[in-house]
Amino acid sequence: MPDLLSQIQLDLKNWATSANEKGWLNERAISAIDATTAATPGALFDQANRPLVVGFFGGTGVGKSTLMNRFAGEDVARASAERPTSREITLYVHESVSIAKLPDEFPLQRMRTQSHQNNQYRAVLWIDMPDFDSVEQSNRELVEQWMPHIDVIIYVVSPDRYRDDHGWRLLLEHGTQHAWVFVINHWDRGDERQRDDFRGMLHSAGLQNPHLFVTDSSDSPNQPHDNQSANSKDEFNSLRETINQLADQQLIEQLESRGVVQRINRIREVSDSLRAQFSTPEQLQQLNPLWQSSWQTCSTELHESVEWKIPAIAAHYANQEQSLLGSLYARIRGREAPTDSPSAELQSALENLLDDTFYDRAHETVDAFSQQATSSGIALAAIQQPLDNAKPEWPNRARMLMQTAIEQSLAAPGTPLQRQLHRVLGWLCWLLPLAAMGWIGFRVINVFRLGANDPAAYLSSNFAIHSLLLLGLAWLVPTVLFIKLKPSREKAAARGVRHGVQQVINHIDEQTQKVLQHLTTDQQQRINELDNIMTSGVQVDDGALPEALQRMLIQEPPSVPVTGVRATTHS
Ligand SMILES: Nc1nc2c(ncn2[C@@H]2O[C@H](COP(=O)(O)OP(=O)(O)O)[C@@H](O)[C@H]2O)c(=O)[nH]1
Ligand SMILES: [Mg+2]
Repeated sequence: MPDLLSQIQLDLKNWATSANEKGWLNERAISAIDATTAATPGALFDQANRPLVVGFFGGTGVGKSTLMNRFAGEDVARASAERPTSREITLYVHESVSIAKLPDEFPLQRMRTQSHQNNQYRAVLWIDMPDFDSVEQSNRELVEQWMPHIDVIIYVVSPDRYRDDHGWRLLLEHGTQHAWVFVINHWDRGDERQRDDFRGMLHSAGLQNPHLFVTDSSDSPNQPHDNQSANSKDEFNSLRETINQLADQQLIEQLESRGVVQRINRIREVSDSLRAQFSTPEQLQQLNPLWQSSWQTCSTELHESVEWKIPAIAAHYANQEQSLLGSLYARIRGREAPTDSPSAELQSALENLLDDTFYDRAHETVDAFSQQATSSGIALAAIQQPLDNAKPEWPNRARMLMQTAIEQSLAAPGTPLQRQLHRVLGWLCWLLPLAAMGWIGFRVINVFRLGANDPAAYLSSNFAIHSLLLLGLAWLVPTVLFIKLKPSREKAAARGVRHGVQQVINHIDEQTQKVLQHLTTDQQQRINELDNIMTSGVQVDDGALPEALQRMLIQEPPSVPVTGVRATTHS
């Protein structure tokens, strides 16, 4: 069982650390888990049959050490009027018991072990603790370190100091994790009204019928007060009986199990609060429409911001086109025709198209969206981190998209109809002159044939002139049309640039949507993991425990802070 508890705590911590790395949870989540305890009394021993661990807990000088000495019947714990009286933990333990597994963080030099052969306490390990209200921080730490390892806490107060803020806070904080027995010591100075008042306080802390004993340890504090009738104001014997009743192996096991369940419940409270820091899948789904609307506005602005730069870039392609017209001459002169590869000038114009202002505007929109998203319960870091990671990749991808879009547009300039017409004109450029030549040839051959019989049949110079004119027109008309109706590269380039910009904008949109999608699945996965960690089948029915023990247990800590507790000045 203790293993199960530490496993749950460890798993939860690993889970929270990973969620913290991804921005879902802050550092406080991890410290909240650290503040829970996986320590139990059973964790101190490696044998199955362990003793009941009983600890004396209380403020300075209330008589904890004196009471422990009374139980022991010998002077085991230092009791004195000096304050603080104890700086160390005193363990009073039967010699057959070995405390095998002391946690590493326990300061051994501050632990005194007194072993005994008193068979009456074979199954009880007594622990005298320093004062929880000690002026020494280390004393208070020692108390808090040891508390989780105690089954039954004997909360000792004095009539003038039972309304102690510090002890009360610890009681409320750790109440459900222990069994509690209360003792008002120094009862030689006590009054029944104080007992009633204290009982009322315990009632408000969730103890319906607490074990509350009064003791007067003034006579000879280090001697057992066996004869209760000798001192009617001393209920020490009843106290001893109550504790001895609990030193039963089965009860100890039940107490251990209950302690584990209570500690798991405490961890569960923390895990529930961590779960609440995650938004619901429905809330995450609302992010997409939110993103769409903000990106739509931004995308219009982005288009507008680059529109004025497009004609200049397109003009570069037009310049290339003009030189293309001269390609004929160039070819005659043996020079190479210009290619589609952009010049350095063009390259820098393209770079300037999607400049810092462009990306700044896009970043701004994405950042503002992350901020807005936090209102739907999503941690800012969880959404900002992946979006920030996506940003540096945008320009590279944009360069590629722009280039492809322009190349594709240049490869197919104009409308399909324009391109078809241009192709037909291309054919006509050589078909028409060919047809004209055919016609002229036919006429020449015909006349040549006639000339064999009729010497008058010959071709006039008129024919030669008309033939030349026909041939010229048949070439010139389609050629001029071919050149003039060639789909504009300038326009194609402009269209390509616009298309490229649109693709860049779409790319940012897609990336962001991908992040949102991933957030939704990631969140779901983390919640499932948390559910898996927190499903432990340990159950303990407090109702099945003996009545005497039930009276020592706090089921639920009070939901409202108990009022009327004030700090008292230590006399
Ligand atoms: N009058 C009176 N004195 C007590 C009683 N119990 C303890 N003392 C004295 O109170 C002082 C502090 O007791 P101690 O056991 O050291 O207190 P601790 O700090 O709670 O461990 C000692 O001098 C004890 O003799 C009591 O019931 N009545
Ligand atoms: Mg003491």
